[in-house]
Amino acid sequence: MFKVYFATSNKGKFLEVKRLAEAFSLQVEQAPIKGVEIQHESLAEIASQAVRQAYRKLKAPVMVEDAGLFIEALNGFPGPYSSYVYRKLGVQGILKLMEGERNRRAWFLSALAFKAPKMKVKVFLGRVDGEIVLQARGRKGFGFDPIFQPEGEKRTFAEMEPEEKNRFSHRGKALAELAEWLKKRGYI
Ligand code: ITT
Repeated sequence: MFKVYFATSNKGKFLEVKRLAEAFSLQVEQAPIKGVEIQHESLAEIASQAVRQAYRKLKAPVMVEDAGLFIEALNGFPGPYSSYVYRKLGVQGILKLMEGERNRRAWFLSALAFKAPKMKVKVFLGRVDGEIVLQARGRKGFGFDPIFQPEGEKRTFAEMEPEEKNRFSHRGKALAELAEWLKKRGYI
């Protein structure tokens, strides 16, 4: 099986990716070595810089993901600052910011950057649209999962099993794109 390191400190992300990757004949190993993350409005740029740093250390196929929750009524906030906002305000903080707001539209974006020997960094994007619910529901998943309900669903991500979430999540889509690309090039 083709082995790729996943440089992340987020266990939730790692478990989702590992589970899904197996279905694509990809063996994923966590490398908790993410360097300094740059501040940038573009998730793709953040992930690209981070994967370059990780590759310099590992010298082996590696991926880094940068993801975020974008809320329309808040002009895309917290977006690239999702990790920081989650730590400082949490799920309840976002619900508070959204109090009385009728436009609940939101989306998750994932930028998955991959680097292997003798190739340039490649970035794969994934997006899932949905809404911010009125009250947190569910205990599965991580981060903002309890307040995000994907379009056409009656459950939040935190009320779904990881397999279900992976089927249409931003991360699942980006990883599927990477797997297709690896397949075309004969890696897997
Ligand atoms: P690494 O950078 O070490 O991978 P991180 O948690 O800092 O871990 P990000 O910079 O990509 O990861 O931050 C994204 C934040 O957005 C994350 O901490 C969550 O709060 C939120 N987030 C991203 N994807 C999510 C998902 O699928 N479900 C719920 N929240 C998510």
